[in-house]
Amino acid sequence: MTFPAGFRWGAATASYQVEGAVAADGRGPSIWDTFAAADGKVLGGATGAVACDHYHRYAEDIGLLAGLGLNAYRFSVAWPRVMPDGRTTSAPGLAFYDRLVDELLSRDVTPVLTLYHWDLPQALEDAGGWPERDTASRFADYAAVVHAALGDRVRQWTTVNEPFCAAFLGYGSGVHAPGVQDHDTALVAAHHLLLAHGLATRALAGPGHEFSLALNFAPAIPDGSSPAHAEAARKFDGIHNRFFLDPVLGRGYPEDVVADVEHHGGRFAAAVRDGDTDVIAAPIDWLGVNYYAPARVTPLEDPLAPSNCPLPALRGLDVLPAPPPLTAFGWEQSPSTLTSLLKWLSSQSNLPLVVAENGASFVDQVVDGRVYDAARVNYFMEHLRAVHDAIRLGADVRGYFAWSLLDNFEWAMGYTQRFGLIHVDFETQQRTVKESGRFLGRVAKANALPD
Ligand code: IFM
Repeated sequence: MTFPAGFRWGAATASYQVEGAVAADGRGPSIWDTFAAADGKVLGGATGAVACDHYHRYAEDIGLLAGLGLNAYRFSVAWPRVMPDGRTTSAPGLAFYDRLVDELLSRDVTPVLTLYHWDLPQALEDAGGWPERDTASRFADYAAVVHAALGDRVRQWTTVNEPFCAAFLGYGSGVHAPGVQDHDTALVAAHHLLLAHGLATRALAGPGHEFSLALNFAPAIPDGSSPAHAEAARKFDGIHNRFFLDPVLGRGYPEDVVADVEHHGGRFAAAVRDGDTDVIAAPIDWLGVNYYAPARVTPLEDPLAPSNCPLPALRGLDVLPAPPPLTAFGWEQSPSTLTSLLKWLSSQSNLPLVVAENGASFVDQVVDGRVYDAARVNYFMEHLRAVHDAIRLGADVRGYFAWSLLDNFEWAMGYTQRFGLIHVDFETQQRTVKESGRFLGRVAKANALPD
């Protein structure tokens, strides 16, 4: 396999999942600090208070990433570090990212900066959170502050990571922070997350700065060929994928999905004001594609029966247990779905694509100082082949980021799911590069063709 010249080979992390140091240098609390501190929200009562201590160990971690041969690092900035109350800039908080970016550049690693990966300042949640329109404006202000501080060195920007999860898991099913369970509220939150993306992109994108957002796609595979199966797949695909993609591509919200969600109290329609969809359609330079697994969907005989899918608009269908081979999380491994997803996205727009997250959790063990994670090596090999197939078939894919650089705090699952290229012993903070990290690095080095 050879990949195009200039291809970005990287690994990704997110601030709350790796940084720790939640009280250092004046950082304010985020919704995840609050959520994780509440009883029964995170497996084992785990929190991100220490996580991988990346705040203090970032130089070591970047050294390991560069040593593998990767040429890009996708990380996120913690809004409550830069603005402890969500509004007022903290120089010491911002200085951390200054150091991080300088460290990356000193090692010839391209920084790919995500502005929002779910750690909303608690003060802004107290003021209404994402269901409140003003949060989108606060985000635009925050984005401008980070851009002014780092824009001389950071060229690659992602506004929001996986607005689907931030909205529907945070405000719909409530399994993520802030733990609200209300479908109508989740839809409004989703709109404001997209609006935040658009406001920041419109204000900050310009020559020398590439803007993007990262969407998590779950292609819907109907478990049968009847019209009812096709309808179940349409519904799932609509709310999970097209509801976010279409407005970003300038098509507004898909009409079928708007019709599906209408019965949820109607607050979504009222939240979308004149001109909003133009803002959300602010031109981006590439689309971040986060891919893990498809969803196998089947219609319910009784459309009003309770569904196992706790999302708005998903009455009348069930998501079936995934067929093997599974990851430790129980997620299906389907590399060919990644090829078809990238091809489908290419048919939807001419935007360059970057696989901004792809990876798998497995049970890993350190034996004699090494981690032989053959299953993950195989996972990466097959998914890279899938990306390569898509490129061969005409998709304009410009990069691949493994999730994740480090084993880390996996949200509601605490520390039970290891996704890293690098094993982290959370007792000692000892790092051990896994075979999968070496494998990915070898592929990257073999393909390190300059632009
Ligand atoms: O850990 C998460 C990440 O924060 C967002 N995308 C999916 C990953 C694995 O669940």
